Amino acid sequence: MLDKVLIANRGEIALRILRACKELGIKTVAVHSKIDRDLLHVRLADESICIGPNPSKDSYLNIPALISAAELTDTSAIHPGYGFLAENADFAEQVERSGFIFIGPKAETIRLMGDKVSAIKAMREANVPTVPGSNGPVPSDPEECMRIAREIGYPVIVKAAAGGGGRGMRVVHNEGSLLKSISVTQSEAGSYFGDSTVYMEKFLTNPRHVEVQVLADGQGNAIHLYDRDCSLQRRHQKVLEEAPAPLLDPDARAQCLQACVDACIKIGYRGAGTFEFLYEDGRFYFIEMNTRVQVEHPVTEMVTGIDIVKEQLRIASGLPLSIKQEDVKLKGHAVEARINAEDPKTFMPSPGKVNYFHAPGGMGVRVDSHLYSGYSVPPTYDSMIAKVICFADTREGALKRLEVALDETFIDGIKTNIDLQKDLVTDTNFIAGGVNIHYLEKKLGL
Ligand code: MV4
Repeated sequence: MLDKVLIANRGEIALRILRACKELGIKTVAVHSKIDRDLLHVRLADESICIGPNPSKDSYLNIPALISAAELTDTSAIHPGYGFLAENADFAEQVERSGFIFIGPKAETIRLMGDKVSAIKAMREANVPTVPGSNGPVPSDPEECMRIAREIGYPVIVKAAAGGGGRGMRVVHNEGSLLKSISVTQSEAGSYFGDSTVYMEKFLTNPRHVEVQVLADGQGNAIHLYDRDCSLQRRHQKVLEEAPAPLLDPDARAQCLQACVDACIKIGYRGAGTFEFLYEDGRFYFIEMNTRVQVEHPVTEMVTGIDIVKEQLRIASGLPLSIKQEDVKLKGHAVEARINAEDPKTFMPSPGKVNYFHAPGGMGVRVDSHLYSGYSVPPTYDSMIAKVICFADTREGALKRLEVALDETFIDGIKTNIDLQKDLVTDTNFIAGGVNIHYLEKKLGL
């Protein structure tokens, strides 16, 4: 097992990683920006180092500072968490070149999946179902572009190869606006990502966002941990997630899960990963793969009993997967509400001092949060301050439990989205199950 892990992140996920390390007897190094010295995981870690000033680019994104901290503390491995450098192939490469283990896939796998054109190509070749599209970058010849779009059928969506998570994409409804949309998306992609490559897909109008969690050891073994539904989102920020994804076509689902496992083995995947799909009319369409642990991983942990972060640490230490697919048993249902420090009307971040925090509890209630009474939420980073996750035998039971848990949650001093979450878990359409990616924004009147 690894001897010492440096946690290259902050907030609730840093605490989540710290807990997994402690359970496995791994020593921990917390790194933090100046303003983050009072973070809970910094206090609980064996060692801590200030890596720079508050702006992320000077601290949590500062690769030389992180590697120096690893050297100074004689760390064996670095866990990137999510966000920040988690999917930065250059970081993974520099970590490994400096003699540390990167807790995640090989740098080349991160690079493969970071480029959506190569990711989709790899998945198509591995028989994972993809969206009908250009199957590669759009060509420079305008006639060719029009031919491809006509073949796909309008509406189409033009996406930046270096994009993902909703950045750099444009829907095109007819041929008249195709070429203009392609060139605008290309130049945006060039300035945002330094890569102007774009590709085209059929635009699915009312899909759900369903994703598949996988674990692979890079030694020829891979398993899936079933699926999650993350359709409730606002401006590409997920708000509430659940596992398993409700009301899927059983045959399409079984096929899709197996295809994900086969693809992991085919590409030599290592670590935890997530295949993102759009799901519409009983069919799955691969859009992207995330090569990190995700915010919503706890719902999968609750319904499988598998500790995903501990598995990441075991895989990174070179152990083969200890769980066989037939030992992964889905049990019950889990729902996660993301609690953000934000204004409930404007959705603007609402940082400040938390005078008092009372977390909910009881059977089947899990709270992943770095919050404590007296903690000040800094204005500098993501506004997510807690995840309330509820588990029960049934979906109805889990939603009811989450309703009770949210009622019990008390955060004094800052504005939060708790009322929105209460509204969601009592929403009759959501309770019925299977709402699509547009549901929340429509409900909010956006
Ligand atoms: C799409 C799509 C419809 N058709 N691709 C947005 C984020 C990025 N991961 C991909 N996204 C989408 N890709 C095709 N071919 C609709 C979206 C989309 C979306 C996807 C998942 C969750 C929320 C979303 C909100 C708006 C658009």
